[in-house]
Amino acid sequence: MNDSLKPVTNCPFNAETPLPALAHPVTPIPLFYVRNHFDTPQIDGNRYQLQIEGAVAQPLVLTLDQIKALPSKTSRTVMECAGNARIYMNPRPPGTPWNMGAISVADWTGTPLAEVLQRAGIGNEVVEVVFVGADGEVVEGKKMKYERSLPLNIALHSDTLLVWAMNGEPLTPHHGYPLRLFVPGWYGMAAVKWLEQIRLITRPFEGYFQTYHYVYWGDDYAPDGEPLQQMQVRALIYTPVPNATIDGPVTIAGIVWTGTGAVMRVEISTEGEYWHEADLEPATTTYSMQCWRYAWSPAQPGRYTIRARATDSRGHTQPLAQRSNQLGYGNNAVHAIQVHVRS
Ligand SMILES: Nc1nc2c(c(=O)[nH]1)N[C@H]1C(S)=C(S)[C@@H](COP(=O)(O)O)O[C@H]1N2
Ligand SMILES: [Mo]
Repeated sequence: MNDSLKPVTNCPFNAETPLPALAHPVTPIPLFYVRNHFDTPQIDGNRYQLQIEGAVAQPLVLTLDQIKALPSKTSRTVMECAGNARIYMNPRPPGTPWNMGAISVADWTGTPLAEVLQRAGIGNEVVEVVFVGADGEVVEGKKMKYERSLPLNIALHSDTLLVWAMNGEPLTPHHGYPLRLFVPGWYGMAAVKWLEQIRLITRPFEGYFQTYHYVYWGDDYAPDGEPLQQMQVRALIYTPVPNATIDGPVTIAGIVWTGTGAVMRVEISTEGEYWHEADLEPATTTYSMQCWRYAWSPAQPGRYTIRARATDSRGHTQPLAQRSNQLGYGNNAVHAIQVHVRS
């Protein structure tokens, strides 16, 4: 059932987590979704160096061991790709055709980015921090790399990490070995992999993956597109699986998370617009990833649609259908599955 990643594209490699794997407290790394814009670079960790440059008092070059020797912490958090569930948007946007599985959970271990930035000395005029990945493609003789920025306050937040381990193991090549960024609560695009350079800048960054990709563009790409940041509230059902055949009472279960605030409730519908509150496990971390369950005794045999919808502390409830945006980001429409009840 939890057998393997589901490939979405081969070159570059993109693959989804099978939803039943979300029953694990952390997603086993071989089942953790992979989202790559370019081919996976192979980096020798023994020769690896991270450069910290730009508007700093003292540029730094750090080896992996030097970074690991700094204070570190671990947080258990969901990471979801902003394009998850894109294929369910209407009209269907371009881009990698993600079903529901561009989401996983890990224990992220790393050094708070602030530890490193403070050692370099942050210039007075710094507004953003740019993160440059080693991956890229040569376009017209120039290497275009995966680069993204964060506002300085987010970069300095004590939970923003330079990560070297997922689930207690060194990163694998697909997940950014030897070092990646992690910004809890944000969509996955912020978590730059194969980090080779950090640059402190005094004006907003205008890179391709910052100002064109990962923006909620409305009609005609009107200039008021909002850049993507925090994940929206969302519940997923991991059991039963779609099209399952059910005999008698079952437990419907899944996970729920939100990028900011707290999850307030999860409701289940098995018949039209009747919504019943599910049991929600208490939140253990700030970046809540909680399990929920609902005991269901179907009244009679037949085909049913099971839906789960969540509400967060900001009063956001998942919509039944999500409005499309040009590049198909942030689809948090309620998860619906069909099942067949036999007896
Ligand atoms: N260098 C680099 N970092 C990257 C990406 C990338 O293509 N290159 N993809 C981003 C996106 S869109 C997501 S959703 C996450 C996925 O991380 P994962 O492959 O470990 O699941 O990595 C982010 N970091
Ligand atoms: Mo993503």
